[in-house]
Amino acid sequence: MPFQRLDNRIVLTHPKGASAELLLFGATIISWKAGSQANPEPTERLFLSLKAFLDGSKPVRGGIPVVFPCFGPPTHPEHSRLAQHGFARSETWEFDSVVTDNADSVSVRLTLGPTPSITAKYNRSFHLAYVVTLEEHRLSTDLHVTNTSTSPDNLEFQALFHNYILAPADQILVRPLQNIMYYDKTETTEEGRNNAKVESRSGVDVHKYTDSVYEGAPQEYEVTWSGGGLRIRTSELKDVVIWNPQKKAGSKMADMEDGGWERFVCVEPGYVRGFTNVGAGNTWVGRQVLSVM
Ligand code: TA6
Repeated sequence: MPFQRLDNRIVLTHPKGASAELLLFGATIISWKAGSQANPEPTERLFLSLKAFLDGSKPVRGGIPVVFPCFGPPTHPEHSRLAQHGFARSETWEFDSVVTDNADSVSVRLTLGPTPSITAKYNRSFHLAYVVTLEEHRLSTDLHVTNTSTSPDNLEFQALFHNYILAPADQILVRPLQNIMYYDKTETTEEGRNNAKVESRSGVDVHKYTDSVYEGAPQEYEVTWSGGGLRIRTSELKDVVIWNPQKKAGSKMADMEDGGWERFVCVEPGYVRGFTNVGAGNTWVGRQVLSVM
């Protein structure tokens, strides 16, 4: 299974043609090409804005950014000096190792520790490892969060995989989210944004500007559209965010190509309502498996 280490990125390829490309910057997967059982020809599965910055000057607009230790604007006292979505997507990770490399899959491991730029704004002891596994029809991402503190205090954090799924936004449906509680971040008042709603739709669409945080979501959901779909299975990630800015919000984003919002839906498994935690010397692992349907 070929593995290529280029200057600032890693390229994985599968004997049957699937591939994945990661930047060391943010450990951001910027491309995943895979076929399905029915249509074996590998095609791109992730959206990447034509105006995305890939030079490390700002988080990538597309692919799979890694969100840690906070989701959205920081709310935890330890995160108060961090930018929205934390630092993991904005730091350059280190290539650590090839974890597996056989006829069926290849896994690579990237790591991130307290760099000077991180410790200037976040003074907790931690170690992150990110394991990305490419198989013929699947891509897995595992985030390992280790509390390396020598004192007994827990490490509290949020984590999320910010998946930009390439799909015709006017056709997609995400299910099953019916009867799941969610928070609508498009509401114009804080009261509205903090008001829990219950999803009534059997399939969630993004025909309008959508920014919904579902709490206590199933650990498996499907994103489908005519002629395609992805299945997402997760562990330790109890919540999921569905986001599409549509023109209303997308047109205000400098790194969002014009009309880009028509070509993706963000389906983002995470632990983002409240904080999870890991005791000193222990490791938390949040995982997703993306499968082409
Ligand atoms: O995951 C949805 C969201 O939190 C939206 O509110 C929007 O801010 C999006 O993330 C993109 O955030 P970014 O910081 O990458 O512009």
